[in-house]
Amino acid sequence: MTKVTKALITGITGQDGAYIAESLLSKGYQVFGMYRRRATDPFDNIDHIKNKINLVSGDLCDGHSIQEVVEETNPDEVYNLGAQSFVKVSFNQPHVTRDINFYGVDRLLHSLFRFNKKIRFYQASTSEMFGDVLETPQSEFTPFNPVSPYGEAKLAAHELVKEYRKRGMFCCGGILFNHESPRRGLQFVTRKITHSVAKIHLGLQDKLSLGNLNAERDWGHAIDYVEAMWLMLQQDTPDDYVIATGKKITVRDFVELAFKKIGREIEWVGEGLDEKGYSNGQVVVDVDEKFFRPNEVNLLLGDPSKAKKELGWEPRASLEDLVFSMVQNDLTLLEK
Ligand code: NAP
Ligand code: G4F
Repeated sequence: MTKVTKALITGITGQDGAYIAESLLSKGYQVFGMYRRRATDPFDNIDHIKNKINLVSGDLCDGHSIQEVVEETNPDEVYNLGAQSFVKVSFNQPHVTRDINFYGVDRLLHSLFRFNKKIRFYQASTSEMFGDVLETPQSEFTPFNPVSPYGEAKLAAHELVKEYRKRGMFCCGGILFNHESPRRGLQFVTRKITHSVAKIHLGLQDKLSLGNLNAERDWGHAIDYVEAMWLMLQQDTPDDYVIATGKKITVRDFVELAFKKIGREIEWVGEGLDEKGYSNGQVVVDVDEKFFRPNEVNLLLGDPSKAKKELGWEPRASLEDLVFSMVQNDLTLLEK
């Protein structure tokens, strides 16, 4: 009888957790998803597969719970996706961010190493570690230069992953650039835009207020990116990989694409805090400084050539398809 591969996913209730759970189920894995206790139901993203996965309660801030989860689930592969993942919040909650995003990884790796060194481990590293970028595009060779508590905690975790790799564990750091989907949290700029555009279209909102419209990101689709996570753990040797599309646009461009989906063109007038986006003579976008960050990452653009060469990975979804699917999903949700 062939052995079923067991995967443990932390961050199961998040965007990537839900997509990788679906993908692993389709590959015949037994899936365990770790979730933390919440006052309200956290299972929106995984309602449809809740009866196919095994949910286990645990918190990356609690070493006891992690040890129990590892022992109970006895996984072959671990995907550590749990994190305080919102960069802006990390500026006023740096300690909790470091506790989850660095010490959480420390606790988990410590438990895994003691329990079974053969477990394969994926760490959700991030392009935010490049911070105030020292070269463009960014590859596995680009020096890191984080500018947020989030980026700093993720970089410390990334270094720890390398340490455990030197100790003989199969650990990979996926340096993933921004990836989005209809399941993206509403705080992140892409989903904030698509949700607001859908509301404006339905007459439920007048305008959308944003922060830095000039920020440039390399945005891909989360479904493509979780496939790269899995591929990393199927290689003969563990390594770190940049996962990106190799294309960038500004927040302003993203806004235009989202409005295009509802058949509206945006005309930009003014500069800085006074910049406004008009459609049919009405202000539909403005700038509010409360959405600026104490320190900004102005540009992220990845070079995914190593992933293409060694993993055979390439992004499939186009940016236009991604944006349109997000707006369409928000229209459907709001029309219900
Ligand atoms: P997400 O939607 O914000 O999901 C984060 C997950 O972490 C949620 O399930 C959350 O649970 C869980 N979590 C938070 N604190 C926890 C704790 N103390 N213990 C256990 N679980 C905890 O994030 P995502 O977009 O799916 O991203 C997945 C991972 O990739 C994160 O580590 C993120 O930092 C990293 N990353 C994301 C991107 C991107 O563009 N999406 C790019 C690079 C790296 P609750 O539901 O209870 O809050
Ligand atoms: O959507 P964001 O909040 O994502 P950010 O900060 O790039 O972080 C995301 O990607 C990282 C990978 O590089 C992940 F590690 C991290 O977990 C997360 O998934 O902001 C994108 C850009 C920023 O430059 C921000 O300043 O959009 C700019 N922006 C402009 N107005 C805004 C807004 N961001 C948000 N969230 N809200 C605004 O109103």
